[in-house]
Amino acid sequence: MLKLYDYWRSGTSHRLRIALALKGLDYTQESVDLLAGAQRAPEHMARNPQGFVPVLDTGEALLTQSPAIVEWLDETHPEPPLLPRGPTARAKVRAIAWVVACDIHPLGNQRVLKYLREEYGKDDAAIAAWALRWIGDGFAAIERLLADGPDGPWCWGAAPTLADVCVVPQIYAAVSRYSLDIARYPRLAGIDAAAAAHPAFQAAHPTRHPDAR
Ligand SMILES: N[C@@H](CCC(=O)N[C@@H](CS)C(=O)NCC(=O)O)C(=O)O
Repeated sequence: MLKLYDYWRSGTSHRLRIALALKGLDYTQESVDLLAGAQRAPEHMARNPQGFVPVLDTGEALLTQSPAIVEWLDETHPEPPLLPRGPTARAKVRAIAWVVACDIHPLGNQRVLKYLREEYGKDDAAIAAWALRWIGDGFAAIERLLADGPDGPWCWGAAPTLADVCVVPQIYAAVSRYSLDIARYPRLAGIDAAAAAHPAFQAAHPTRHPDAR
């Protein structure tokens, strides 16, 4: 049985829950309380030397880095596929996912915001402006990437892919933490609406997590 170590409000954990739900996989779950610093406790550092969630225990290995775990899930459980056929389409889908995973999320992570607050004395308004700056750049670029790809309702056509697995949690974070008006990004708003109506995305939502508060 797969075991997921996660935190309810973690966007990278949210990605994993979506992928697991899309694949229809059963798993057990253990929360790592990021607010209490449990990610730096020795037992979690032994799972992930970076002290991050998510971690997926496959029974044979402890997997870290959410995009790598999603690709492992896709390789070990190919249906439904999370990447399209063909190397060019696959690269395009990964590119959308990486805008989130490499260029937006790391700059808005809580540890980065905490550092800005504690080391540089930034207040809530400055922190929000920082986060929204990088979210805005990334979302504007994703809108253009989506315009060059197939029609929706998802990032790449008629079914969710790795790109949606990364994009939807980032939209949730932007709207719930910073009140971003997602209507400014019409394709992203459409993807958000598709996710809101999809059972796997509903099941994976942070508000459905056992620790949601
Ligand atoms: N690139 C990593 C990032 C993981 C990450 O930043 N996780 C956050 C939660 S979204 C975390 O565990 N933060 C704990 C901390 O910063 O102390 C991934 O995709 O798995």
